[in-house]
Amino acid sequence: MRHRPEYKVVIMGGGGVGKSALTVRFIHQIFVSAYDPTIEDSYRRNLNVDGITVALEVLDTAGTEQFMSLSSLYVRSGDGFLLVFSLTLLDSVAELHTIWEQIQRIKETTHGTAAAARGGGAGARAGAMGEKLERPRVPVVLVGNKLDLQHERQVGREVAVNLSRSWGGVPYYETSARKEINVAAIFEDVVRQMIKADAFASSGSNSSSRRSSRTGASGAGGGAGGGAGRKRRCTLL
Ligand SMILES: Nc1nc2c(ncn2[C@@H]2O[C@H](COP(=O)(O)OP(=O)(O)OP(=O)(O)O)[C@@H](O)[C@H]2O)c(=O)[nH]1
Ligand SMILES: [Mg+2]
Repeated sequence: MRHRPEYKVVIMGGGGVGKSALTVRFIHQIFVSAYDPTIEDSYRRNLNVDGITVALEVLDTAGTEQFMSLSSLYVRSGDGFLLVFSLTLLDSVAELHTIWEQIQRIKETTHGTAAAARGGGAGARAGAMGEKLERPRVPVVLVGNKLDLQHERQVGREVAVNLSRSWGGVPYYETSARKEINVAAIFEDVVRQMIKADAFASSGSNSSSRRSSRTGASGAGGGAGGGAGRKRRCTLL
């Protein structure tokens, strides 16, 4: 199967839920116990999923409110999304609603309908054969992190499962960056979804389904990185 040379996964969610800890665990296989609020960090690594090796760009974003204005840029630039909340903080679940709505609003026009508009894709062929047209969902994984802090848990599994159902059944994982539980699994899941969505989008056209322009979030936060302890870097592996 032909697939894109690189996919971009954007990690979003409230402040302190563990987005960076999950990212660094995935990229460097270590746990960062210190809390150093992120502005924007970008990482690259290859990942083999079901025999297909893809290059991944992982964009770790800021959860703190003051940088949330960048989130629409992140949504535009991402091929797939990890939406992270903390199992120890009920409010962090509610913080995902706005991000989810933003993904729907922005990707509704640039993702699903773009594939449908090409008209010759797998969905269109299925339609011609009398089957139900199935527009690919934007690749999203819902992540409840800090599973190891069982005694501090505030969010029941059923709350998250209900949320994932209300989002049309997006996959839900409970993770621990500290204990390395399900960290690889969330990245593998979103990569699987991205490969599938890409195959759907490109199946009807000879030209590549790659976007001709990718609105990079990099640079958008250029002036924002002045605070002590904040960082902005790109790690090339
Ligand atoms: N016990 C435990 N602590 C975690 C886990 N994941 C993250 N933490 C801790 O929670 C704090 C915040 O983690 P970060 O990864 O920096 O949170 P973040 O979502 O990147 O926060 P922002 O960059 O501000 O948006 C840090 O002290 C981490 O060590 C986990 O799975 N278990
Ligand atoms: Mg962070």
